[in-house]
Amino acid sequence: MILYGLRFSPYYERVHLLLGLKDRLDAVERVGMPAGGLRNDAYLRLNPTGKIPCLVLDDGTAIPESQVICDYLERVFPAPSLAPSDPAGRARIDLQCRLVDTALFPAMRPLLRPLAPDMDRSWIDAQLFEIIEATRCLDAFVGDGERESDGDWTLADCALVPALYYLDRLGERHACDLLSEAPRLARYAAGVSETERARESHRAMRIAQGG
Ligand SMILES: N[C@@H](CCC(=O)N[C@@H](CS)C(=O)NCC(=O)O)C(=O)O
Repeated sequence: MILYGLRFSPYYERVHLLLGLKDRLDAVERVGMPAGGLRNDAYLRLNPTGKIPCLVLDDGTAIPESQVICDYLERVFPAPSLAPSDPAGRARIDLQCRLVDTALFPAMRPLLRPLAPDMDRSWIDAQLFEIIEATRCLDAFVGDGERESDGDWTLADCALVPALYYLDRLGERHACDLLSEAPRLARYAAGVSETERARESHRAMRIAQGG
């Protein structure tokens, strides 16, 4: 199997984290960005979304979309399991992943693009408000936010840890507490960021972003 992407991407990092948790980083050849870039014809033929990450199976089948890749790898490498077997527990994990994808990342995206130096502050504040809304919503599904030191990692952690990296960067850049309405998510963020795995992930993301 081949995996396209680099660790600056929170979507790629989600897959990288999952492979690390399963001790299967060597099971995929990590090839970085596609030759010629994301809009290159050959890459677009392989993966019409033109995005990273993309997993390519040995028979040439391309699987884009980080959560679909993670679900695929969870089935191919079932141990250790990163999802509870009870349906309600699994739904809670799936909800966190889905809200990261459908609410949190879309809310963060406008502020992650380069901003004009004279960008209107009220526009920035409106974007920050959208992010706070997304974290408030996620907050309802992270339980009490407590987590054991380095145990019980799930598919939701794989989605949340890279998202927290960018949440931190945006909070720093705009001098704003983006978890102000999400006390349980804030507790989760504080706990998970104490783990060596999350620290390594955030370090690698920072380096891949250029320091
Ligand atoms: N929903 C996709 C999003 C992937 C995505 O947006 N990746 C970014 C890198 S962080 C990308 O490839 N952007 C290139 C583009 O949009 O042209 C997933 O979960 O994999």
